[in-house]
Amino acid sequence: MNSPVMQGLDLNTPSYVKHAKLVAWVADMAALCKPDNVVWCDGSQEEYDRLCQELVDAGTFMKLNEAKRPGSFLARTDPSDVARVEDRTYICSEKEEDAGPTNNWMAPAEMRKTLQPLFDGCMKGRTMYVIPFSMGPLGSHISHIGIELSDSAYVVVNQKLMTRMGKAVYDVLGTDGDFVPCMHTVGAPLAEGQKDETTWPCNPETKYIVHYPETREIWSYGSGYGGNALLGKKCFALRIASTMGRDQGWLAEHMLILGVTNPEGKKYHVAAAFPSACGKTNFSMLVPPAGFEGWKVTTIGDDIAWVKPHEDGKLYAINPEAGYFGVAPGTNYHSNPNCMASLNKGVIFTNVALTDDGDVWWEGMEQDNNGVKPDHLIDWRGNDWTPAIAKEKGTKAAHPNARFTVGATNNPALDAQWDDAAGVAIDAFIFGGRRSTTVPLVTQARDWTEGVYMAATMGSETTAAAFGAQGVVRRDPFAMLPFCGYNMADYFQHWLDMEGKLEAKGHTLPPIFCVNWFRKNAEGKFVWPGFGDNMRVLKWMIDRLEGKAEGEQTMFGVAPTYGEINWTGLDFNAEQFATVTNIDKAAWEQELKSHGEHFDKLKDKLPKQLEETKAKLEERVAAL
Ligand code: SAT
Ligand code: MN
Repeated sequence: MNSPVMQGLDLNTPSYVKHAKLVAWVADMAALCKPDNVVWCDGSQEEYDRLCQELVDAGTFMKLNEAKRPGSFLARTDPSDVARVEDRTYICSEKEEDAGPTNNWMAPAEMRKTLQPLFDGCMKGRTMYVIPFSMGPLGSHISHIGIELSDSAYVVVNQKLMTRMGKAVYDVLGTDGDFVPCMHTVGAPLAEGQKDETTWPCNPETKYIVHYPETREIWSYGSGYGGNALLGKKCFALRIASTMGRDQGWLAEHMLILGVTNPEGKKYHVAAAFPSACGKTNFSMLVPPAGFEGWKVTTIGDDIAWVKPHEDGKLYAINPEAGYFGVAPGTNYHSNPNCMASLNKGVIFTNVALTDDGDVWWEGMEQDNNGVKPDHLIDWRGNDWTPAIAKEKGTKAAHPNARFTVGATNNPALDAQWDDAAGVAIDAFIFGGRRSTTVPLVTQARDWTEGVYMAATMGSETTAAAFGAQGVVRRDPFAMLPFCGYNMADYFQHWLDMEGKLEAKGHTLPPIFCVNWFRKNAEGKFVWPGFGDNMRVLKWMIDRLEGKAEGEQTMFGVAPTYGEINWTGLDFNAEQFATVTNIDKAAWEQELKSHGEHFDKLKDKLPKQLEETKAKLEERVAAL
């Protein structure tokens, strides 16, 4: 195929790209963004190594000690570009009501008018990379393809670890396959001859993370970080994919997927939704504690699940991603040994601290060193850090949202089926928030609607200053608040409708469980040990699936009795159990009032079944 030449710029289209619409789009975008050159990424190791070296040469990457952390790099971002920017994230559907009250909305035409001048010339002085990627196993009927155009080499190398990225994608795409166009720029064009003054170009003033759900496009401006820039992740795999799922009858969820195998060799698959930074990665890599010999937990995914109903009546899930972009602080050999082992080599670290011997460190690692922190570090901003400085100024060595990017194949607990194009049949859904009171350790919804209600009302107490006052409950339905690409109330309805659709074909849906690992006692201390001990709860769920645990009816679903949990190896008495499971009448009166306020915000389209479920709960609370 001839390479179209745009305004003197050769597109360099490789001969293996045979998709006319894609080539025309790249030409259009190159004409708009005016990069110095265009590079079509092939996903090869050679390309990865070359770009990492370029990033090292530019000062964006620092090569870590090859003996301690082979093939690994540290990136430090601009201090203003450290997390997703939810207030700059837009769902631009034609109708405002289709974005719904939980999303920022602007009319598509208006947004296009806003973005046009920003993208015009935005890549001047830079390279435009064409990044082909598959979300999900290449060619799986559950997978979808995206093409990201980005002026960030950091994005390219992260996408190589996070997705199935490379030229094999064009074989799947053929001459006319569908793809989601993902436009990304750091929004920092360079004038003729100008060199970057910073190692992390971005636009500190202007950021837009924009989704056009009807035309299935993503336009991201001004940030180079995480979910703002790795557009396959939250933008595509959740916001755009959730609207695809609504239209096509499937689910795109903020869920880990794990396999759990019992000593008899029977394997189950569980998908679990928790808000960001609530331990999804830890749960997906759980190591069963002593007393659970023969049990095995294996990881299919740690963040996102695409779930599609199949002919056999089961819901099959894939992990659309191929790597983990996880929170580093708090990760250690106690909280997540498999994750620590995954980080031994081939990792891109972002905003962690650097040790004097060229390795990485973050808060929480001292737990693996008898509580002792290093004497000296370079913190995530590039400044000297010592325990004394930390004490005096309160500075963290690693940014609290510091991340690691690592390919899934590094994970010693990787599930054998993680890359299976057919996906795995889901046996149970789990929903969990972060609540110091009120919500019990675990209950099972009595039916699908009650489960949807539990998910729709889940909440987390705010911990990060970013969300305002400490301890305020932020409702985060299905852990999808920042990620649902359409009206949240319609999304509830979509979940409710799954039941009828499957039952009409004679099938039943998996049970839904609600969990809360975060109850505190009167002294403000966590009572439940969490981490590996969550296996005890997982086993009870399996017992429920197998009809081995009767549980007891509560106001909020079916709960385990103390005797139904395997306590081998853990000193946890009935009184402690009561502290994490008891249902307090006054707290629940408050809770239901708060559910009411949450539903009020969604009242225009709120499904009646949820109102009815709430009324039933109110009756049960009144009877307590
Ligand atoms: O930055 S990401 O969106 O990828 C991670 C997160 O905030 O959940
Ligand atoms: Mn997430």
